[in-house]
Amino acid sequence: MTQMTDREVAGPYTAISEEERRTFEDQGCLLIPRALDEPRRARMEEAVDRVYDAERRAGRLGPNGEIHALGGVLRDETFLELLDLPATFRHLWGHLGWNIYVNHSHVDVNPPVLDPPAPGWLWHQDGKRQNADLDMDPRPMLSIKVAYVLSDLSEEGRGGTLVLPGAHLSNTLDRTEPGPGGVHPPPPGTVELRANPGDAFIFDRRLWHSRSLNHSTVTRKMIFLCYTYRWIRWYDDVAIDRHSDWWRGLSPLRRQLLGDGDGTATYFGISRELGGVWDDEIPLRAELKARGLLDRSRQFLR
Ligand SMILES: O=C(O)CCC(=O)C(=O)O
Ligand SMILES: [Fe+2]
Repeated sequence: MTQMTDREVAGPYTAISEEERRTFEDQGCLLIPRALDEPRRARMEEAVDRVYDAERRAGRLGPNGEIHALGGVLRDETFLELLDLPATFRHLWGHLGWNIYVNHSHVDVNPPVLDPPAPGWLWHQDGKRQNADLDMDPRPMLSIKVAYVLSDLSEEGRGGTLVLPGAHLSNTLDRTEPGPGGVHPPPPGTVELRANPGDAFIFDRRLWHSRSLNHSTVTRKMIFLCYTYRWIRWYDDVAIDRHSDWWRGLSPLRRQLLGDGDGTATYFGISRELGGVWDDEIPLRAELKARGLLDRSRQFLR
């Protein structure tokens, strides 16, 4: 997995470097070491443990005690810090622009697998019908997922995500022939994502990837946030009370990133009242504009 150069990041509005941009564009993924400092990582882990306990009490654990809780970022107040986290957020607007929100997120806890499921072919690109309805080659990126690693994934066999760096520009992936027991060997070029607690990685929706089984003794704990365009619908079934004090207490940027918008045209980036120009009141656009970070040479940052 390509590791970005370790550099001090002043804030969420530090533009990504050309090297960071090129690496992500070439590989379709990027490791961001130490995205969470230890106190924050520990608080995130505690929050994941709370979500896990709630799922257990509700009888929603999987066969190996795992959870895959959708609407993850709304499952605990602590996770809201991830929406615009300096170390990662600069990559999101840097590659997608300002008209974005988080339409899908999940909290995953994967204890050691004692009862392996039937083997199957789990390689995929994200986006479901986005991979069928768009008849073009390559298809557009449309979304980027950020994955925060809260447990120790520094060794193989701990359920690290399998990826094929560079394969995001391929619309198809050949299945490998199943071997003994029906297990498909990983496609050539597969890398198992290894990371330390507190690291994050980002990946292009089109990157071919697969879950893997946790054969270790270490429970895997992760949280994933998918950033996409505001004109793309929610994937998770979440209910937000937009009249609550809680909602009003969030920053305008965080509200945008949780899907806020006044009227329908705003999701397409424009202000109808002002005759269809780009809407300078969209919080992320306003923040970037105030800092001189809009860039006419990149369509998505115009
Ligand atoms: O759990 C994983 O390692 C990968 C899950 C996945 O496919 C995804 O988040 O898009
Ligand atoms: Fe996926």
